[in-house]
Amino acid sequence: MARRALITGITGQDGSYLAEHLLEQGYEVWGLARGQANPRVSRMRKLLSDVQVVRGDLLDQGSLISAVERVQPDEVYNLGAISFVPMSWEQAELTAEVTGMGVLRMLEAIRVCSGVSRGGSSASGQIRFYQASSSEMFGQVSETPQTERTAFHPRSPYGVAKAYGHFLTQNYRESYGMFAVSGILFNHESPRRGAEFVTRKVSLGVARIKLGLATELRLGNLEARRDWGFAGDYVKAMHLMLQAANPEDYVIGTGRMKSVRELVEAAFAAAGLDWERYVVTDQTLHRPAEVDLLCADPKKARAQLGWEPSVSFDELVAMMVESDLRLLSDGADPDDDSWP
Ligand code: NAP
Ligand code: G4F
Repeated sequence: MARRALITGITGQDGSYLAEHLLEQGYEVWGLARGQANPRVSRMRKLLSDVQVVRGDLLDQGSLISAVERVQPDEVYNLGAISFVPMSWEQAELTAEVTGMGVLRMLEAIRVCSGVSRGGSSASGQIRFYQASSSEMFGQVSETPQTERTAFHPRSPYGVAKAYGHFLTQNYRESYGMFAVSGILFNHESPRRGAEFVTRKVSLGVARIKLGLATELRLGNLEARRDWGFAGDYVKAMHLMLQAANPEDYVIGTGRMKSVRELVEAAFAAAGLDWERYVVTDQTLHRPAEVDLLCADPKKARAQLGWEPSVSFDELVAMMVESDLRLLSDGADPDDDSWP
């Protein structure tokens, strides 16, 4: 019998790559999708025709119980979230509900459907749970690089909500003996990244300028530094965490930091352009509280899971710029939210 996976956040960047990876591994894949006529569901179906869709919303406990009852998954990957950090200041309560309380609702759905009670359950027959934790929980970092033991100091309502979900996942593991793990993932990008995030904003901006569709690119803080990797590599780590003998949390990143300025230089250079002629900095794009730098120490994942990133920063930037040049040359409008 094929193993069965349920993915929340199936219409997002990571949901698509994870679904592809699990289908390749022979899984039956189900995606939880919300909304009555969500246009991102039909976009997802075009790319991932073998994924089955079950309706549900992280805001609605009953819908999650129904989804788990219907799918009877072996593994649940909770990727659904309000994931754009600036939005979390504008809609802090919604972010707490989806990104934070959504984790509680998903864990409760699994607990109720599998009849787990206090004192724990036997490991066999358990639904294994993956929580998409984030390096944003480290926020104002207390040490560099960041490990599984580095203290959290989140700097946004998003980071705070993720920290709640992270501790709750640990707590359900300790309280009920559930196989529940968190991957503390650092920034990971791809041609499927949402256009609001800085890497994709830059790759789309470069492609527009190169094709004569724009004359400038407005950005916020160029000095922030991130540990950027390729999303296709990171979803493999999620899967490996649920195949481990014991439920544990892992930091996933490349261990290398680049600034937004270096990202911009690399992206414009990939299209043969000089960034200084086109980039305009805009104070209104700065954040109320910035995370200045993030850099992973992924030693534990390498040693225990055998996980390694395969795409370098320069390869990632070139991949995204080339993809957006093709997309715009073909006349696609990224505002229609189509994946390349
Ligand atoms: P994404 O592209 O923004 O996707 C977010 C997904 O969440 C979408 O499928 C969205 O569905 C879904 N969602 C939003 N509200 C929901 C609700 N109320 N109920 C159910 N689903 C809902 O995010 P991503 O980059 O793939 O990231 C996946 C996860 O990893 C997120 O939890 C993110 O916070 C976390 N993470 C990401 C990174 C990164 O660098 N990418 C790093 C660390 C952690 P709709 O289409 O219906 O809006
Ligand atoms: O691409 P970003 O919006 O990603 P951010 O805030 O690091 O969050 C992403 O990674 C997290 C993992 O660390 C995830 F948990 C989260 O869900 C999301 O996927 O911004 C990166 C940096 C920031 O320091 C920001 O201030 O780029 C800086 N930046 C400078 N100008 C900009 C811009 N960011 C955006 N989005 N737009 C700009 O114009």
